[in-house]
Amino acid sequence: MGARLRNFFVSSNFCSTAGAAADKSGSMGLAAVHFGCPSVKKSQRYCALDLHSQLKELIPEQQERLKKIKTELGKVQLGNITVDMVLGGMRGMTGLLWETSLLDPDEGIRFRGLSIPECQKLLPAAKPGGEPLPEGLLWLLLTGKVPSKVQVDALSKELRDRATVADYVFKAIDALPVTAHPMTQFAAGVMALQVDKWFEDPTLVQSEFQKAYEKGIHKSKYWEPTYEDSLSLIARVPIVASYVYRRIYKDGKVIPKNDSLDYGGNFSNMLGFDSPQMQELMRLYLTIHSDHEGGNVSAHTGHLVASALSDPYLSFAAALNGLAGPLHGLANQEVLLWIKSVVEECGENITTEQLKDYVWKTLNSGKVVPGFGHGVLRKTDPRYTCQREFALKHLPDDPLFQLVSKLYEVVPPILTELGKVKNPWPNVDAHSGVLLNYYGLTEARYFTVLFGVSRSIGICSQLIWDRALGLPLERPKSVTMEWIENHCKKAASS
Ligand code: HAX
Repeated sequence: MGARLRNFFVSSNFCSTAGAAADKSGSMGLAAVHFGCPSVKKSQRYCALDLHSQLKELIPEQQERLKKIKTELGKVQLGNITVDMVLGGMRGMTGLLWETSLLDPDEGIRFRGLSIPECQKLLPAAKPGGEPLPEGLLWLLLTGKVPSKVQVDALSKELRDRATVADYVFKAIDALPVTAHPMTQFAAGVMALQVDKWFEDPTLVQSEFQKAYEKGIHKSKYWEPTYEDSLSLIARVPIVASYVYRRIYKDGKVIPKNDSLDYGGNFSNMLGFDSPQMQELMRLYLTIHSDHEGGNVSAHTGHLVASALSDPYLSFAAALNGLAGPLHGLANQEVLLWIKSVVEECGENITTEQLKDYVWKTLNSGKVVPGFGHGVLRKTDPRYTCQREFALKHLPDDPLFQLVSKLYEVVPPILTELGKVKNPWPNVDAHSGVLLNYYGLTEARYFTVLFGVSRSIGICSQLIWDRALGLPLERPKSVTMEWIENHCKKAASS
């Protein structure tokens, strides 16, 4: 380590004593529970503050930190880029700053340093011992702090208050055939949400960010209207999503929001599922699908589009369109459809041998086995594991859950046998469908919309930090095959 680098670690805010959570978060000092060394005491002062005020206090500290990293660590190499990486979808290439979560290939996701079991233990729940409230996760992602129940209740109320959707949003959705894919209807609705505040003033038909930009806001203040748009977007997407569901599957009979319910409970209720267990499942679902670091298609798309200073609505709508691909969020739907096709062909009491044959049939027809494999993970996804635990607790005898368990035994050895699959283990999508199906949400084509609602929490949290930290326009360099050939020829001859 060079002298300059050594000095950096001695003199800077970098902290090795903020606890395991801070070490594993990999984020710039905002680690769950603590804010990183210099702020542990200061953080106690923050406790009474609302979310916006907390951010206001945190941002200058993190801006300074980034400045220091840029000036003192800017030239440190993070890895070598190979031709394989360029041709292989940038796998293994470190190229993004993403503060809200970090994915370890073996251990899985950590939100601001906290694993999923830790979030289940530490984040406030609707009832003692219940699943975490997604609003609590939003607070954690934004501030790096575990909120109190009082803080989460206040945020729930704020989100309910912001959850107003103008009529033209529903009309935009209604302009599409009811048979259009639910994700298409959802993304159209989110785009229409961007036409904000129309009902207050028909001349102000745009997002807070776009409005502020047109008026000439200083870039140091970009995060403020981004925050406004993001919180409103997160508050409103469940209304748009439930409208799409009720329009397609329930004759358009809409259920209004319930002012006594939290974010997840309310969403479940607006969809038409008011059982306490389904509401608990929804809270868990919305929490674990929210964020998965920055390189996945939806998160990266949101971040990329926003780097052009497109507002959160435009950026998040773009992210949804990436989420709607079958190799990403649509796997949610694909898994249940695939499982149902297994049952249709072989019956519920399928033998292990029959199941193996079905998996091989899928592979031999040139398809992937949905719900297995991952671009980064190399072990079973902890998001799968926590859903499995939920099923063991609430629906251990459900035949489709038992089939999912059987697939856990059958699929990984077959994928391993293929010799090319880097991760044969199940991902988040392998499990979610059977849980939703058990509680009556059987329409698989709708599932990715739920994923989208959850992703608003993660993507928007990072967007606020993107603007607060002044992250630049994203613009990696591309090359042609000819360029690669010539470059390699030159390298070989020198
Ligand atoms: N079934 C069959 N083949 C698979 C496979 C699976 N589940 N997973 C990977 N492979 C294949 C790939 O298609 C690739 O084959 P080719 O070389 O012939 O193209 C090969 O194995 C190597 O792929 P990899 O390096 O292991 O995986 P990638 O990073 O390229 O892809 C995917 C990761 C998630 C896209 C992949 O595992 C897949 O298609 N899985 C099934 C779809 C799925 O479950 N997607 C959801 C992932 C989680 C997520 O984003 N949720 O939103």
